[in-house]
Amino acid sequence: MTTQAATPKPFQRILLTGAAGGLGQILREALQAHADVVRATDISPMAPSRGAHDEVLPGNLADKAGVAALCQGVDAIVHLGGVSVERPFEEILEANIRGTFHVYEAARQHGIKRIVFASSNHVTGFYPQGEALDAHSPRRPDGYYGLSKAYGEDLATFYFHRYGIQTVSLRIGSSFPEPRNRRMLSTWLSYPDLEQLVARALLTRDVGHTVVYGVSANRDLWWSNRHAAHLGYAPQDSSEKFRGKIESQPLPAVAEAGSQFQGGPFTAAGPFEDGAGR
Ligand code: NAI
Ligand code: 15L
Repeated sequence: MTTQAATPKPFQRILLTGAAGGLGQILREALQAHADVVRATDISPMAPSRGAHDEVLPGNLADKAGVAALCQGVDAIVHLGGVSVERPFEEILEANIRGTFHVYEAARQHGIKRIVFASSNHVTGFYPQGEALDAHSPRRPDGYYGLSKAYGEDLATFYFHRYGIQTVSLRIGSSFPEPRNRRMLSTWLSYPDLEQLVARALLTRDVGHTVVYGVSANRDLWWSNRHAAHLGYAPQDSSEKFRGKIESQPLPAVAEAGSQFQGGPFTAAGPFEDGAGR
């Protein structure tokens, strides 16, 4: 009797940064479908390894040599790690700006040719809610956090043209189990749609540097993915099923700061001197 060989997975080892975070915990599991080994890293505590296919290596993205060591034996990176909200510049500088530079440098040194970068809708957060955007719309970062994601996207463009490292930058909207407020009825990205988008970002050939908004098929979308059609991303979820629950929440007596902008409260965070704005 002949035994059928298992179909080889597309990657040998994927490095997942930010593995302890909300999205990292989801993707650590989902990425197992695409690689023999998923190497999870984070500065925060992670769930223990469940076997040789599930490596757990703590690390700080601000440590250049440490990030290079994490990339040993890796052939793709899903880069989620970093500060994920608006914070003082110095915090963003270490984790997001230096950290993402370290990821790209390590990729160059180790010959890694595919990166999926968790960018953010806050790269274009200062557009009014309702205005239609696509990946070619001029950026309007809404804070140091959004600026750091814009820098990450520029790193991706540079490392593609200079070194042939291909990236898909995911301008994620709001990826949580369900939308939390009226704004998120437009910006919500379900976890299954996130998993599909990351899979397309890893597996689609010849992406160069592609920017795609990470959003489900919500009714009132602000973002078109017309320039990322080659990814074949076809979201299956919609925030509509949560509309009744969200719209039954009482409206605040005074409009919340930033509520006219796509970036919402991020556009009103700071300044941070003397603890103000935190
Ligand atoms: P999260 O804050 O839950 O996870 C980020 C992880 O990065 C944390 O576990 C944190 O410990 C780690 N980290 C921070 N600084 C680090 C450092 N110096 N070295 C190593 N690890 C470090 O964020 P979440 O929601 O999981 O988001 C993942 C990524 O997606 C982030 O880059 C975030 O900016 C981006 N994103 C997420 C959105 C969402 O709706 N969840 C929306 C837009 C972008
Ligand atoms: C982000 O970039 C944040 O990482 C996330 O926590 C959400 O706040 C999201 O944007 C959003 O805009 O809702």
